[in-house]
Formats: sequence, structure tokens, C-alpha cells
Amino acid sequence: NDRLEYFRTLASQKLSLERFQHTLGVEALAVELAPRFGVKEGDAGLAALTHDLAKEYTYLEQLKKAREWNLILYPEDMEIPQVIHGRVAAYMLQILYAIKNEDVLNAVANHTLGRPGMSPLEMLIYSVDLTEPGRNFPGVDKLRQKLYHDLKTGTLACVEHTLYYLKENNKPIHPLTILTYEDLKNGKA
Ligand code: DGI
Ligand code: FE
Ligand code: FE
Ligand code: FE
Repeated sequence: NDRLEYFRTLASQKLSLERFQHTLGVEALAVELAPRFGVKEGDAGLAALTHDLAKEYTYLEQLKKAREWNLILYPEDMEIPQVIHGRVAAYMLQILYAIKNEDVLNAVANHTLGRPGMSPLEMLIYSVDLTEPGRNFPGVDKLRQKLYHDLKTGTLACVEHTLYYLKENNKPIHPLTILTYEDLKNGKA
């Protein structure tokens, strides 16, 4: 697919080698899991390859773009600037790269914090971002196992892991992380 090849090359140019390799890991796992969860492989690959495209701008540049483009949704967005690069990337993909698929744009925009009512593609990108083959923190295998088994349970486990990690390190928790957790928890059978 030419389009995927284009965005793979773009990612290799815009990202550090380490982050490019992370991006390829997200692509590989997302495309592998997509058919299990009724997600189109092309959508999974496109969202995966583009999800961190804005990550290497400085926080100052990201905040400037986010303010200019009305992407600031919570005061915490400005206090925890590492969480807005997904929304900045999604906006750039729409405006500069003519990507029109709303589900792909949402998956990119929400890959860091999630949101209530995520689509299968959004859950896939959120959880694969944390569990791609290059990640190797304690407990990642358990998360992968859950994800292989069930998308929603796996995504909930990923949000729980993120909350645990943030609390353990005394980091502020973004309100969307809590809303995502509660949504997945309540939606569970
Ligand atoms: O861009 P990646 O490194 O692949 O991963 P990401 O986009 O999921 O996360 C970017 C950073 O945002 C990561 O260091 C974890 C952090 N983060 C995610 N949710 C929250 C958060 N940081 C705080 N303080 N609070 C959150 O709720
Ligand atoms: Fe990211
Ligand atoms: Fe993530
Ligand atoms: Fe990422």
C-alpha cells in the first residue's frame, strides 16, 4: 500500500530512530491484532504509523499549535503537556495530510488518554501503544496476553497499569484518564 509506505517514510524522517522503531512496533502489533477485533488492517496501520508524528516538537511548539487550533480541552492539558501530542498530530493529519477517516483521526488524537466510548480502533491503538514488542516493563506480558484475548479487557488493563504507574510516581492524573477508566470498568460484563 503506497499510502502506508508514504507515512512510514514520513515517520522515519520526523522521528528519532528510537521513536521510529516504537512506531514500527505499534504498526506490527496493531495490524496483527486488527482482524481479531473487526478492525480494518489499513486503518490500524495508518493510525499506528502516524500516532506519534507530533511527539518530537518541543512542548512549547505543541502548546502553541494546540492553542492556535483550539485543541486545549482541559486546564490539565497545559499542565501535563506530554498528553497533547496525539491531538496535535490528528489535526495535522486532517489539515496537512488530507486524512479524512474520522476513526483514524480519533485513534491518533486519543492514543495517550483515551476517552469514554472509544471505538475498537481507538482501543487498539491506545493499548498497542503500551504493549508493542519494543516495550519491556514489568507486567507487559500480562497486558499483551489480556489484549490478545479481549480488546476491552485488555484496554482496561492498560488504563489500570497507567493509573498505577502514575500514582506510584506521584504524577498528576489527567481527568480523561479517569473518565476512560470508569467508562471501560462500567462497560465490562
Ligand atoms: O507517546 P508515547 O511515549 O508512545 O506514549 P503515550 O502517548 O501513551 O504517552 C505519553 C506520555 O504521557 C507518557 O509519558 C505517559 C503520559 N501520560 C499518559 N496519561 C497521563 C500521563 N501523564 C500524566 N501525568 N497523567 C496522565 O493522566
Ligand atoms: Fe504518544
Ligand atoms: Fe499510550
Ligand atoms: Fe506511541
